[in-house]
Amino acid sequence: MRRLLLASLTLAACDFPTPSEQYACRVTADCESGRVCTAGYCVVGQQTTMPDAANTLPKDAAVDAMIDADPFAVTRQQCLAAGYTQDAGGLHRAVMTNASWLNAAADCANDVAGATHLVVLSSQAEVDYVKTRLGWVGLSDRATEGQWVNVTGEPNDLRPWDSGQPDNGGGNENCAQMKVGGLDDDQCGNGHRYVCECDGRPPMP
Ligand SMILES: [Ca+2]
Ligand SMILES: [Ca+2]
Ligand SMILES: [Ca+2]
Repeated sequence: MRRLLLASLTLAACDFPTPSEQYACRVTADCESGRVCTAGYCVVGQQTTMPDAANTLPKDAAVDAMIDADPFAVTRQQCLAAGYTQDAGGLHRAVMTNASWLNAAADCANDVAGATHLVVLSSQAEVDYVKTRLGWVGLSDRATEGQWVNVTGEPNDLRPWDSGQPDNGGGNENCAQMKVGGLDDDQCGNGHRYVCECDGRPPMP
């Protein structure tokens, strides 16, 4: 699926690199031989068109201006390339197939290394968005029963538990999923859909 998404980009003529700091660049001179700096990353092949208004500027100047105006710009581009979309609550990728909490967390984390993770509820707008998609969120008490922690360590995240939750049902419910009525703790091995978030925060190991 990732391949299909990438194919729709204007970078389709290139092999898009595995997103990592290793390939970050501001100018082509930063890249190893055979790669060019496009949209902040060293990509294989010839430079092709860049998305949006950046086309009207020389490529490296456009990237510089983009980074200066918004330090999150490069990460946003990578996340958009990985299938994330912007909504009122942030940059998200909703996955409608079922996975265990751990597999969902791993799938989100490897979208853009160090910048994506299972969603952490930071605002009411983000809660509202996740309620339209449902599924696992990046919140668990796997380490210590009753001590709920989110996957990025972000402070003051929202935890709109459904009434009577978390109840640690059966003594083994350690991962949070969003249901229509709010958050519910469930067994981490159960399969649910999930929502990934891109905010530049790395998930905790
Ligand atoms: Ca968030
Ligand atoms: Ca629990
Ligand atoms: Ca429960």
